Amino acid sequence: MNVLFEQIDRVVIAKLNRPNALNALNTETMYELITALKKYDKSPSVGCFVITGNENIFCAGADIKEMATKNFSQMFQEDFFGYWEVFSKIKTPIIAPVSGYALGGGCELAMMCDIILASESAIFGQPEIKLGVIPGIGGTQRLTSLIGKSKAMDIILSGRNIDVNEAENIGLVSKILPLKNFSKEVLNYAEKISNYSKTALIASKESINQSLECSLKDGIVFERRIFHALFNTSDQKEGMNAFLEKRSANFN
Ligand code: DAK
Repeated sequence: MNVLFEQIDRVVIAKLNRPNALNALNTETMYELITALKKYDKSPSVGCFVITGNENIFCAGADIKEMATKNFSQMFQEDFFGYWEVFSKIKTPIIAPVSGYALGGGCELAMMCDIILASESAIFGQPEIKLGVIPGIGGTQRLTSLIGKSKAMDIILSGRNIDVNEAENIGLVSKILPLKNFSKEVLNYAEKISNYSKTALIASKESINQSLECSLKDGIVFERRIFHALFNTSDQKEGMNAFLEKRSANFN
């Protein structure tokens, strides 16, 4: 098993499990991860995903051993790593807790998630330039949209690593958590999210992602329509009644 899955209450934890290759992503790992996420995504009893490595390594990128001997025709015909596009269609919020290295495809995997929680030991980078290639799972696009052209050029063209403080300053990381009790803190954070209305979570994620695809004017209309639509859900009634009755909401 390249990925281990565990469900704790409404949180599904997917743990990359290739310690001898520093959790490098090969084709099998990609299929295992995405196939399971697709299944859990549909379950009303799952409110949040956590995709994690271990405290020493998040992921050292795409598996260089798998790629090294491939030629253009093979990459093109197999549409190598094209299946990662399915990952972007997952509706449930996904947290990437990064401790240790998140390099290349590892950094790209973290960026494909919705929230990056980093420990004090996290190190990010897109070192593909040193291998004679470029990022291939959206690095040039997502990093640029997250941190701007100037910083993305610096990181991708130099191939240098950045530490957690720089990653937070440039807006790559959502939040830094202490290394001590990192897993516990991540789970607390994920559990909190997972207990909100799944419909409202999906709507929030979709609306935020929409902002990257359209004009501000169109995005504001999109958001307002979804806001209106949520008044047709029992979760909106429960959330607002709970507030008025001074109790905690119990969402579906
Ligand atoms: N792939 C395969 N094996 C890896 C690996 C990787 N990315 N990273 C590490 N390993 C393996 C090492 O080969 C070594 O295995 P053995 O020699 O023991 O068999 C073992 O993990 C331990 O690694 P090290 O001995 O190097 O460990 P250190 O602590 O000294 O160094 C390190 C840790 C993370 C700094 C170092 O391992 C490193 O620099 N790793 C490579 C990082 C890297 O360059 N990552 C980018 C990979 S390229 C595409 C989509 C995406 C991509 C490509 C195409 N398409 C859609 C077409 C993505 C490309 C990439 O991510």
